[in-house]
Amino acid sequence: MSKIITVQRHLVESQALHPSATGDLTALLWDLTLAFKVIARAVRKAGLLDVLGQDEAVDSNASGDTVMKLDRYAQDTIYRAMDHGGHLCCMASEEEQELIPIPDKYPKGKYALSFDPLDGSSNIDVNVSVGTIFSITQRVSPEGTPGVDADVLQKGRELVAAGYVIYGSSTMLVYSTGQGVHGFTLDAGVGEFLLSHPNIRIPERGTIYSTNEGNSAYWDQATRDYVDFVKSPESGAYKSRYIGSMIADVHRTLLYGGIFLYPKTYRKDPVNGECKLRLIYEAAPMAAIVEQAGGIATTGDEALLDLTPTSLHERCPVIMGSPANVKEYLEFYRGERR
Ligand code: FDP
Repeated sequence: MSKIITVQRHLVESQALHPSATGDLTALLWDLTLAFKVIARAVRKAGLLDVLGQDEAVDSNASGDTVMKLDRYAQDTIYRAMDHGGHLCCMASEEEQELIPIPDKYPKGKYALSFDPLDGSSNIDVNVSVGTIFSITQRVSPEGTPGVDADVLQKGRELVAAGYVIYGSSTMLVYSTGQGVHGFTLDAGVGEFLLSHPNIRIPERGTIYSTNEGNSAYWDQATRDYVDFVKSPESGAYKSRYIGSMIADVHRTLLYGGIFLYPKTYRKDPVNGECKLRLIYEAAPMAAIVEQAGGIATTGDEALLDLTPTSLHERCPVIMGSPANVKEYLEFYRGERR
């Protein structure tokens, strides 16, 4: 029988590998897991409580998407769990236009937290998995002062921790602090995240491609050629799977292998194109997980983790997955294959 390991114990044991660690990051992550449990409970009850529904929309978020009640609930829950712990100097959320300050009355810590409180929320009404994505950076502004945008606007390579929680048929937390990727399943009866997927490695190659093919007329030619290739007899037997909830599509890619693509589209702006996914809240944290698990995450032109965000809500192209599949995509993208 395998050992029962809670996320709390896992965090403490990981911290012991860093003799200089103060325990701040461990405590911060531990506070976050409490917020995730509260959100998981609300997601489970969502249909029952009638807290959802497109027609119940209350607002528009910073990126212009409809914000549903559960998004707001997730946002508030994370804020209320994290504003007073003394570990953070600021927060940034996909749902808020500006940086979220720590209230004056609380101490300012050495980390900044960025999060997408409920990714894939346009799918909630049809019971499709949604999730929370998060990342943590070490502040660059002076200690003890309120955080500033620069604390968040750092390359993905600088993240000290990244992860996500998927509220699906079970609730799973997947995180990395740079020592592999570890997955925990919430045992709702016990109220604990228990280690279920230690040291996740993405398969070297997979047979699933995942993309919104409804956009294909607006992709660059190389991406169209690549997707034509995966559908052709010469590629072997690829399957198409696209949920339309990044967290669910990337989680599947991590466990089963394959490739997830949200490339630039040239629909509204035929010259410069436009991107859908947010660098800070979606692309960078998921890229950190995929790279830590042995995969590749790229815009096509450069590694996602090498992009330095210039604004809180910047968007970028996202291609990530098993190394063999992404390398094959890049051969098309670089014009080495057609
Ligand atoms: P959603 O709008 O439902 O929040 O960026 C958010 C996101 O979902 C991703 O989770 C998902 O991968 C993508 O948008 C889906 O976009 P399309 O509907 O354009 O395929």
